[in-house]
Amino acid sequence: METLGRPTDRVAKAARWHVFTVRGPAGPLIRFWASPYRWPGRDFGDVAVSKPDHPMRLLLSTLACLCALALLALVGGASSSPPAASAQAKSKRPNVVVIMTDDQTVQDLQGMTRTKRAIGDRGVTFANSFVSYPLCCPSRATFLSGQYAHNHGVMGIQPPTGGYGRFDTANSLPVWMQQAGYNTSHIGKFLNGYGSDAPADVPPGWDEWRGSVDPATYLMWGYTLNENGLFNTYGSENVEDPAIYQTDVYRDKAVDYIRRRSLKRRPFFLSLAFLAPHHEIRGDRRRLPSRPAPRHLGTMAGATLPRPPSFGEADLSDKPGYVQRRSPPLSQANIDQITANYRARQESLLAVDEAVAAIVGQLRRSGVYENTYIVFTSDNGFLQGEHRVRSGKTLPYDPSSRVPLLISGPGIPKGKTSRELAGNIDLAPTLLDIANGRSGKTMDGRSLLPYAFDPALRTQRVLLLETGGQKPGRLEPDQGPVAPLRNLLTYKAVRTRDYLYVAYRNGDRELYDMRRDPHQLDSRHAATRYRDTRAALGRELRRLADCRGNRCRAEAGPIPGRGPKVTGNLGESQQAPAPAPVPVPAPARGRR
Ligand SMILES: [Ca+2]
Ligand SMILES: [Ca+2]
Repeated sequence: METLGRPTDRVAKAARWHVFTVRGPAGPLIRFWASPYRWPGRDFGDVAVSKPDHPMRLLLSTLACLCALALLALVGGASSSPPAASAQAKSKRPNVVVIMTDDQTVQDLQGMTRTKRAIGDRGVTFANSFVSYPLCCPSRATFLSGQYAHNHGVMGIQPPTGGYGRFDTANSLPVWMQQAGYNTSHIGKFLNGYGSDAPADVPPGWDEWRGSVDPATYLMWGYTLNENGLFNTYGSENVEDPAIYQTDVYRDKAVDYIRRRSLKRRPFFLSLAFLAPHHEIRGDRRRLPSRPAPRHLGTMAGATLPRPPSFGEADLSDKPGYVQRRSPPLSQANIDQITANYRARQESLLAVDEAVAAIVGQLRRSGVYENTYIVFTSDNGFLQGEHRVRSGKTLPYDPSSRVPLLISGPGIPKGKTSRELAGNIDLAPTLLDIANGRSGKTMDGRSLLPYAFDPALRTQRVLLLETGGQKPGRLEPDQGPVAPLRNLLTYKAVRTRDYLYVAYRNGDRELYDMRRDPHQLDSRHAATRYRDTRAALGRELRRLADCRGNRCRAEAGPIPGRGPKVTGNLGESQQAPAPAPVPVPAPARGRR
C-alpha cells in the first residue's frame, strides 16, 4: 500500500483524500481513495474504490480492499500524516464546544485578545466566513440544521414565517449528536420566540438544557432560564448585581458542565450562546445599548469608532432606490449614538472574552483540551454607520453578513488562516464530521475540517445569501438601538470570494467587485464591462436560490472578471482600513 498523491477529482481534492494502491503478485490490484483525517477510529464511509484493472480481478480486488481498510484502521494511517488522529481519539471521540455571540462583527474580535489567543492562535481563523441569512433566528436555525433558510423554513424572527415554533427541533443537530453518542448541552439564547411565541419546553436532543426564555433573553439582569424544565429568573433589570451578570452566569454554567462531563466516558457537545454584544430590550420594550459587566463599565469609553470608507457613504447613487430614500446623511447626533453603542458593545464583549479564557482553562484543567474542538462564531454581523445604516443587520453588505469564525482542536494547525469561503451552513456538517455522526435530513453545507486541517485548500464553492418570509417589501425589525431599519426589501444574493451579486424582489440589483471595491461603495450592476460577470453570477444565483444538498455544494462555473485584478486581495478582509479599537481607560481621548 502506498500513497500516490492527491487525485484530481474535485471532491477528492476538497476532502484532502489520498490515493492508495493495493498490490498483488502481478502488479496493482486496486486503487482506492481515503481521507487520512478520518483515521483512526473513524468509519470509512467516504472511501471511493476505483474500478479494478481487469474484470477477472474483481473478487480478489474487493477482498483486498476490505483487508486494506482493516489494515488502515489498525495502523492508523502510519503511511501518511493523519492530522486529526490522536491517541485520545482512539479511546474517546473529541468533545465539541461551540461559542456563539449575537450580532458580533469580525471587527469586534479585535478587542477580544484572550479569544484570539486561546482559539485563533491555537487554531484556524476563517477569514471569509458568512451567514446566509443575517438575522438571529434564521441563522441559528441554519446552525442547527446545516440547511439554508429556504430549506429549514425559518424565514424570520416572528411567526408565522419564523421563530422557534417554525423550526423542526425533533430532527436537528443536537438530536444527531445524541444519536452519535454525545452528551449534549445548550446554555443561553436559542431560537427567537422560545418561551414567548411558543411554550418554553425543553427542545429534543439536549441532555442538559439551560435556554433563555424570551423576551427576558435580552436582559443582562432579570433574564429567565428554563433549566431542565425548571424556570429560574436571575435578578431584575434595574438592579445590576455583579454576581449574576448574564454573561458570567452562562460562563459558570459552561465551566461546571465541562468539569462534570470531562469525568465521563461519553464525549460532550456544548452549545453556548451569549447575548452580547446584542442590545438590550427592556421590559418596557425600549432598545438600549448592551450593558457591560460592572467591572468593565467605562473601560472602552475612549475607544474610537471604526470608520471604514463605507462609513456614512457619501454617494449612494449606485445603491437601490430604497437604500437612497431611507438613508439621509449621518448627523452628528447619529454618530454620537453609534459611537456610544459601539463602546457599549465592546465593553459587553470583554466578559465574553474572559468567559472564553475560563472555558479553555477548564478544558485544560480537566485534561480534555487536546481532545476538544472549539468553534467561536457569531449569528450575524452588524452595521454601525456603514452605507449610512445607523444600526442593523439583515442587509447583504459585508459588515452584516460576515462573521468571525475560529476553530481549534486536534489536528488543526496553530495560528493559520483559511481564505476558503465558509458559511454557517457548514457548521452542522463540521460537527457531525467530528462526531462521526449522521444528519437526519439533507444538509446544504459541508464539513470545514478539511479546510481547517489544510488552510491552503481552496474550492470554487459559492454561498447564497437570502432573506424573506414577511409580506412583500418588509422584514422584521430587531435592527439595533439606533434608528432601526424597517421596510427592507427582500433579496437573494450570491457571494463568491471576488463578488457580491444581489437580486431584490422588486428587480433592483447590486454587484460589487470585491477585488477593486472591498467596501462595497460602487455597485457595478449596470456597467457594460461587468455584463458577463453579472450573467455568470445570475446563473449561480438561479442555481442556489432553491438548491438543496449537493446542488448547494457544487462548485461555481467560471465567473468572467473585468480584467486583471488590483494587487492584494482586499475583498477578503474588511479589517485593514479600520483602526482596531483599543481598550482605553477613561477619560476619553476621542473627539467626543
Ligand atoms: Ca443576532
Ligand atoms: Ca456609492
